[in-house]
This record gives sequence, C-alpha cells and structure tokens, in this order.
Amino acid sequence: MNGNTGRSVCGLTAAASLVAALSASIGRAAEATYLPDATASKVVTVTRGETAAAGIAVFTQAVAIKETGPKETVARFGEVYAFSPPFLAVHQGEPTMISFRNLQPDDEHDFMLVDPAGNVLMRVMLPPLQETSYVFTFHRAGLFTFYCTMHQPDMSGQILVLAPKRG
Ligand SMILES: [Cu+2]
Repeated sequence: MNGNTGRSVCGLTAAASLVAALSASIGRAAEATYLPDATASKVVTVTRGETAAAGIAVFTQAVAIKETGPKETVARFGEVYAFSPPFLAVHQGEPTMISFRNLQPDDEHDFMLVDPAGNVLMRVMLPPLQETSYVFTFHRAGLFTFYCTMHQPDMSGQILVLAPKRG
C-alpha cells in the first residue's frame, strides 16, 4: 500500500528530513526521477540494456505490511519494507548489472543512489511486479548508500565499490 499511510509521525518526520537533506544537497525535488548527469557520471555511469561483466539481483521485501501483519508491528512501526540484500559489493570499473525486482503487487518503490560525499546521483522508480535493470559502472571506490525514499528509514542499503580487479 501507499508507503506513508499508517506510518507514525516519528517515521514521517525522519523520512521527510532525510529526503529534504538529500534533495537540498543538489537542489532537486525528490519527486523527480533522473539518471546521473554529466557531473555525477564522473562518479558512476548508468545505462540500460548493455552487456555486463557481473550481475546482482536485489528484491524488495515486505517485512511487515497491512495485508499479512503482524498487526502489532504495523501499528507500532507502520509498514516495513527492506531491500534484499541490503549490502552489495562491486568492483570499480566493472560494468555490473543490478536487477531490482519489486515483489509487491501494489507498492511502488524507488532507488536513490548517494555517493560517499553525500551527493545524490540518481533516482529511478521500481514499479510493482516489475524487474528494473541498469548497468552500473562505478568510477570511484568507496561506500555508496541507497534509499527507497518512500519507505524511510527502513528501506536502505549500501554499495561498497572495491578497487579495480587486477589482471
Ligand atoms: Cu520502498
């Protein structure tokens, strides 16, 4: 169901402040969807449908939702979703296809990628019951973070970009 429906005021505030902070850093509305621009492409290149050297599948997992409960959990925390797995490791310079599968029949998710310096690089939608794939080529090593802006603070993850492979 709609991400923020039934959420606690506390959760809403945390989500709102996170999104505001992320958006403010680049002056773009959180509602917009975009791939990395010229500046962000120096950090990561993102394309569709290209062949990749590596592949990772990421699912959207419903941890506690209205339809299936537990009721007490939803009452206390609102609906809780997670990225699975929430932690990915890729190599710098290696085109890596990440396929996001939204497993929910009626819930939108999104994917917002943030670099180690806190700059928002991209935001794309992950529509219900669809697989959305992009090929990511990271040009810098470091710890990147990602968020579903609709389900904060629970739906977050990290991508560790390792040094380039040798040989
Ligand atoms: Cu979500």
